[in-house]
Amino acid sequence: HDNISSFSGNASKELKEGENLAVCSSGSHASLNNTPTLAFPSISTSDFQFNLEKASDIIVEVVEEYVNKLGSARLVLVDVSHKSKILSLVKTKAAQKNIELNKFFTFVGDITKLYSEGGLRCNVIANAANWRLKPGGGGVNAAIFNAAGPALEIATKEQAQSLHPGKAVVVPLPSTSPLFSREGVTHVIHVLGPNMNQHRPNCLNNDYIKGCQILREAYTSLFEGFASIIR
Ligand code: AR6
Repeated sequence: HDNISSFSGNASKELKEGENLAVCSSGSHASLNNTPTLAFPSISTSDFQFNLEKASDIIVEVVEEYVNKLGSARLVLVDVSHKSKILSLVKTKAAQKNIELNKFFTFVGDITKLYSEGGLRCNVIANAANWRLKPGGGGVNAAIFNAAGPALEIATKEQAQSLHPGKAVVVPLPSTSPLFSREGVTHVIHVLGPNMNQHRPNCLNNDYIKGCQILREAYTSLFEGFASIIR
């Protein structure tokens, strides 16, 4: 498992080298590829303007609670930039809690291209959604709906029409979606986080008591949804 520690927060090139190493040294390449893996963005910390310190505490807290419940499955926090503040905060706090790097790590990349561009296989990805579960609106929501094509919008409608803050909905992705065929993503889990942005619906007006509760509930719903898929 030494290979995996080199994955954390590193460029895709290093990840590929890590995987190659696994093939050569122990033949564990296949098992690594088949490991159920949830890639998720940091919910609410960009367009919804949630405080990064508070969000990073909550991510590490809920991840710590779930890593052992999930068996050999992996959780991966993803962001697009090497300069991502949330990734570095979470990485530092997870290391302080001695969370195993083969169960949870951070990764820099576009969540819609993790396999094709990053060499990281994730069978499930999470989306920081809006309450209407609609495409567009920017951020990771727009990226995921664009990459998945119309199949995701149709499949989403079959599961739910809207979402309450703190809740998640699991959507099986049709095999016709490019996200399925190209990236190996079989499910998208939409999550609605707490909103601190006055220009968006359900703004909490800086009420971080409620906000932290809702963010904790959002990650719990997300990891429960992932658990239900791999069970
Ligand atoms: N891959 C990985 N991470 C990404 C990507 C990507 N392609 N794009 C953005 N991120 P945000 P929120 C990161 O704003 O704050 C939408 O318009 C980003 O850097 O997408 O929960 C919805 O429709 C950040 O760390 O979600 C909602 O209305 C994280 O994803 C609203 O924004 C979340 O940023 C939700 O706002």
